[in-house]
Amino acid sequence: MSGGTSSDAALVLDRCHELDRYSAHPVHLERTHLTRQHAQANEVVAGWMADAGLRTWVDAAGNVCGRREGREPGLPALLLGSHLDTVPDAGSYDGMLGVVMAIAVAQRLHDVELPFALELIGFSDEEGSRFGTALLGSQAVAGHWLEDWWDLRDRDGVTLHQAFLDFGLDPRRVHEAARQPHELVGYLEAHIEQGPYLEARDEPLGYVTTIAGARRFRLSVVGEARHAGGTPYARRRDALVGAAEVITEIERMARASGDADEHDGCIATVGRIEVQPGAVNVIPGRADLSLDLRAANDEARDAMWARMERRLEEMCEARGLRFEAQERHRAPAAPCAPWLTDAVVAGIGSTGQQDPLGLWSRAGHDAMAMARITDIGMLFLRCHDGISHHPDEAVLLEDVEVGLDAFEAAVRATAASYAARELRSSPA
Ligand code: HGY
Ligand code: MN
Ligand code: MN
Repeated sequence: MSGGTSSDAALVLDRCHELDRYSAHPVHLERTHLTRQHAQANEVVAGWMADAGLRTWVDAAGNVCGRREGREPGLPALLLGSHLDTVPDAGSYDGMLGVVMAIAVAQRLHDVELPFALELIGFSDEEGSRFGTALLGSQAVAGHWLEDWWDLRDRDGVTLHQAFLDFGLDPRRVHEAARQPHELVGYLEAHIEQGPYLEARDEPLGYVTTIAGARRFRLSVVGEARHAGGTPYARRRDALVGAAEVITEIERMARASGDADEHDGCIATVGRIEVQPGAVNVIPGRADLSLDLRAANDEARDAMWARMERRLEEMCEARGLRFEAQERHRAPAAPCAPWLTDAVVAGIGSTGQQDPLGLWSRAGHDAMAMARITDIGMLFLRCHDGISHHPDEAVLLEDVEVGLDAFEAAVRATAASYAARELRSSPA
């Protein structure tokens, strides 16, 4: 064990802050899929991967990748990574911390002979901020690509297809990013918790049991635009008042669904609303809003959506409004593999932290997509007050220090259990 050094952790944080420079916005951090800032971040991260002794490339879906061979060339790879894209006005660590920590661990292990190749990846689009559908980079790696996605448009009307071409990628070759299950041993991701539970236990590290399944919708409440002065209330079909009732009912139903601190309960959020025609003196004729719905298991999530959709339709009808729902994204809940979770727990234990907290991740991660083709495991690091998707996102240097030690030890533990498994399965 090379053991933690605060300079390693300090370098990790410095690199996360270096990546803040590649932003579409002069003041806050915003780096989205297939933009110039994404290309810049890919280039810098590829340089760090090369410094750690990896061969690097950008795959056919825009993910930046690195690889070093194991004890012999061509072995299946343990893949470490996270994402380099952000939400608007983001913090510096959601995604980037996991990519930079993976590079630091690869650096520490560069002269250690492993029973597998070690691959690193900086995924190109975990958030879905630009085109609305998330996990585009990791879904391509998982071999799950829908042709409909090419027509997705960003807020400037640019299609995903055009964005690929502008980035220098050939849309016809996106399938070349797909990895086959036999090429991978598993996928490990270090990530900030993006919630308050590790801080509440006053512990720096935890592990993920399962990642919440998510569905995203565009909801529309349709009424009729009319004169704000001359129209009596009895004749109004005010889409914004209807949407306001819908939004509070969504929260009421989700909160009543159970204690999200445990494995039951759903979490629902309306993050965006657009009102037409949007004039001060016109009764809104239409309101379009986003819905983000999650739960620890898909059955609970889908049952909640069925109840919610019926209830929202009834509420809108009672006001003479039309309710429409269009699904934009769906990712199944992804359980972590016991053998990789054991390795993560062993890694945490190697830092002296015993009996770590296992959490169902309320946040989505690229690991959800990777679970389609390989086993996954996740290491969580405490983040200040659970803040994320906000510039106040913060981690402690000492937490990154123990996080690096735990991540390195988890890779070593994975190697040990993988080698033992190979030995058991090899002919006598
Ligand atoms: O939305 C999420 O949970 C993730 O941060 N993309
Ligand atoms: Mn995020
Ligand atoms: Mn993330």
